[in-house]
Amino acid sequence: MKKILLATHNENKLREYQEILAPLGYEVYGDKDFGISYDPEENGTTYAENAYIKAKALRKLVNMPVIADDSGIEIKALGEHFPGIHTSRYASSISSDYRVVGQHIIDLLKDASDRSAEYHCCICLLEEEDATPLYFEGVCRGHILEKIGGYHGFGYDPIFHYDEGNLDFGDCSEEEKNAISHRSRALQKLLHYLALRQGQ
Ligand code: ITT
Repeated sequence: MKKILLATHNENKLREYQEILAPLGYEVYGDKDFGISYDPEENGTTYAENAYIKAKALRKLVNMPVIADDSGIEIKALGEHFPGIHTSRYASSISSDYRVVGQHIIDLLKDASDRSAEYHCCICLLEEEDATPLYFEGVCRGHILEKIGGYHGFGYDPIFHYDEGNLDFGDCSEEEKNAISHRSRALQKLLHYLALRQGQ
């Protein structure tokens, strides 16, 4: 069994990594599983910089390779790449209840002609504390629904529709989301890299 340590305080992210990787024989642990507490300031200007900040903070505290995930949603009508790297903070500035956040965004987009939105994910793999970090990115394109959807997924999922697969993330199954999400696309690239390296 292969072990991966994920630097995140977000239980939903951790669950998605576990769901995607368990069938492939990986065990994914969060920092809580190691009884570790840390809270780095995510003051990067890109997803990659923030992912590195999180990976580095955890890698200092453990003696094994770690990965970190920085992700967000970009909603065209709210601004170029916005909220983007500020996605989590943007939600907190509206409400701690993501359904309130979702409804707020739907209201803001009431007259918008362009409802397009993209989820982005950047995974940073840091094997040694002073190693060169490696990055793996995934994007999932869609649009913001006109009416809030179901309770599946987390965060912004109840208002996100994935265009190519015609899926509402608030209503589709975890398997459906995990097959095509920004996170799973980034993760496939990481797995590809690890497989190539193992074959060397
Ligand atoms: P960590 O930094 O501890 O990993 P976080 O939740 O603060 O947890 P980010 O800084 O990467 O993580 O913020 C990403 C935010 O983007 C997250 O809190 C959600 O609001 C949103 N988000 C990212 N991926 C999502 C997904 O698959 N579904 C719904 N919302 C998502």
